[in-house]
Amino acid sequence: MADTGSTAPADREPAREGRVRASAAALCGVLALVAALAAGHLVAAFLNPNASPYLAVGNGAIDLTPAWLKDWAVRTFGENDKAVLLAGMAVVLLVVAAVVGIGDSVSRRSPWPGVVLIAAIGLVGVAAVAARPDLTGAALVAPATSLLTGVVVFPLLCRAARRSRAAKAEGAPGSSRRVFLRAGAGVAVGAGVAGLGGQLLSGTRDATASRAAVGAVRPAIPAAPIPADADFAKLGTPSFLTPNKDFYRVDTALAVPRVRAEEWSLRIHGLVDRERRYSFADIRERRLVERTITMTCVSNEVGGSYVSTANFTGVDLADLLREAGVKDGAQQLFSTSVDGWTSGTPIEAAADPARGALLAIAMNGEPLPLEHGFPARMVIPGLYGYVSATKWVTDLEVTTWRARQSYWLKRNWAERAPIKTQSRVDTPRGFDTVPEGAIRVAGVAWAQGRGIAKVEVRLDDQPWREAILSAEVNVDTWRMWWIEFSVPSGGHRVTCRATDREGQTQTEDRVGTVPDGATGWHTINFTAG
Ligand SMILES: Nc1nc2c(c(=O)[nH]1)N[C@H]1C(S)=C(S)[C@@H](COP(=O)(O)O)O[C@H]1N2
Ligand SMILES: [Mo]
Repeated sequence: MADTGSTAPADREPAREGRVRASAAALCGVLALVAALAAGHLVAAFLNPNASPYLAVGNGAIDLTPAWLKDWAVRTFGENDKAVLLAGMAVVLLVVAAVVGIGDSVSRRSPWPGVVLIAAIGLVGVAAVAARPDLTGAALVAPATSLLTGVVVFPLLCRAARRSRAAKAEGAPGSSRRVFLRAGAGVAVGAGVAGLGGQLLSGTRDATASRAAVGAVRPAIPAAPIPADADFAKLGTPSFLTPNKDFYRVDTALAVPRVRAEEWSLRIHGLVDRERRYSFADIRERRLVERTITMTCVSNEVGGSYVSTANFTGVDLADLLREAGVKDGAQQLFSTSVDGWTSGTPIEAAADPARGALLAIAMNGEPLPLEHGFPARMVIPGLYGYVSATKWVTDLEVTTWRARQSYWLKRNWAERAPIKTQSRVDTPRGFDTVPEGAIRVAGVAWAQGRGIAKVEVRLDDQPWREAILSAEVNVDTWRMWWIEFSVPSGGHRVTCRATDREGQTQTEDRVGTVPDGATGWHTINFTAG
C-alpha cells in the first residue's frame, strides 16, 4: 500500500488507483534505463570514455564469452562483430527494462521490486568498470551515476504514470492527465542531451589531440624504398603497402583505448637486472628505425583478409631488453596493454637483434592510428599478432611460461605461433564471371622469416604452372604474383600454393585456425563466358 515516502495527499491518492497501462509501465523502465546509461556515458566522457558502463559491460561480456562463441562471431560478423554485440546488448537491455517496468506495475504493492532490479543492473555496470585494469577508482563515479539515475528516475516516472492514469480515471481535466507525458518527455530530452554530449566530448578530447601534436615521425634509419614492381595492383593484387585506413584490425577492445602520449609510459621488469621505465619522449628521442613488415592474424582463414603490410617506425625491442638486462632462466616476454589484454612472446624472438622486433610508434609515416595502438605497440616479424603485436602496450614483464599465461593462451590457442606459409587468389574473385579467352589470375603469398621462393597455380585439373613473382622487398613481407591462362567458357576452378625459400611447399591438408593458424590451399570458382 505504501508509496515512496511522499507526503502530499495528491501523490498518495492515485497510487491506490492500481495499474497503469502496460505500455506506459514498459516506457517507465525503458526511459529510466536510457537516462541512466546516458548519465553514466556523460560522466565517463570527463573521466575516461572506457568508464562508460555500457561499454564496460560489453567489454566484460567479450572477455567472458567462451572461445567457440567468439570464433563463431568473428567468422560470422567479421569486423562488424563489435557493432553486433553492442546492438544485441541494447535489445536485451531494452527488453529487460520494459519487463521490469511492467512487472513493477503488476506487483503494485510497492515500487521496490523494480528499483531493486534496476539497482542490480546498475551494479553489473559498476562491477564491469571495477574489473578493468586500465581504470582507477575515480572511474567508478560513471557507473555509480548510472545506478543512482536509474533508481531515482524509475520511481519518479512510475509515480507520474500512476497520477496521469488516476487523473484520467477520475475524469480530471487537462494538465493533471499529462503529468506522465511531461515527465517522460523531460527524461527523454535530458537523456538525449547527456548521451550526445558524452559522445561528442569523448570523441574529441584527449588522445586525438595528443596524436595530432606528435606530428610526422621521421626515422633516422628509413626502410628501403618500395620498388615499383613490388606489387601488381594493376593486375588485381593488393597494393604492397596497406594504407593505414585499410590495414586489418583485430582486438578485443570494444571502445578503442584512448591514451595520451604524454601520460603513457612503458615499464620493463621481472627477470631483469635493472627495472626500466620509458616515457613517450624517451622513445621518440632515440634513434628510430623503420621496417617494412607484413602482419598476419592467427584467425586468418585460408583466403582471408587478416594480413596487411606497413612501414613501422620505432626502436629495437632487443635494445630495450639489453638495457634492462635479461636474466638467465627468462623464457617469455609477457606484455600487457592499457586495457588489460596480454600477450606472451618467446624471449628469444623478442630479444634477438637479427629478427628486428620493434616497439613501434608510427605506421606509414604517421603516429599509430588510435585503433592500431597509439601511442606505442609491439611488432615482431614472423609471429602471429596474438603472440607478438600488443597494441597500447604499457608493461613488459620478463618471465617464465609457467608464471604467466596470456589472454589467448588461456583460451586454447598455442603458446608458440610462428606464421605459416600461405597464398591467396585475389583476382578473379570467387564466383566472378569473366570473358572467355586469356585471363589474368593474381594474388599474394607470404612466409615471413623465410621468404617466398615460388607460387604455383593450377587451373581445373591441369598441371601446376609457376606464376611470375613481384620484386622481393624483404623476407618478412608478402610477395605478389600473377599468371595468365586461356579459359574456354564454362565453370572453372583455380588453386594456388606457395613454396618458401627453405623448400617447403604449403600443405594441402586443411586445418582450422585454432590453435596455431590455418593450413590448406586457396581455391576459388569462377565462370568464363
Ligand atoms: N591490446 C591488444 N593488442 C592486440 C590485440 C588485442 O586484442 N588487444 N590483438 C592482437 C592480434 S590477435 C592481432 S592479429 C594484432 C592485430 O593488429 P592490428 O589490429 O593493428 O592489425 O594485434 C594484436 N594486439
Ligand atoms: Mo590475431
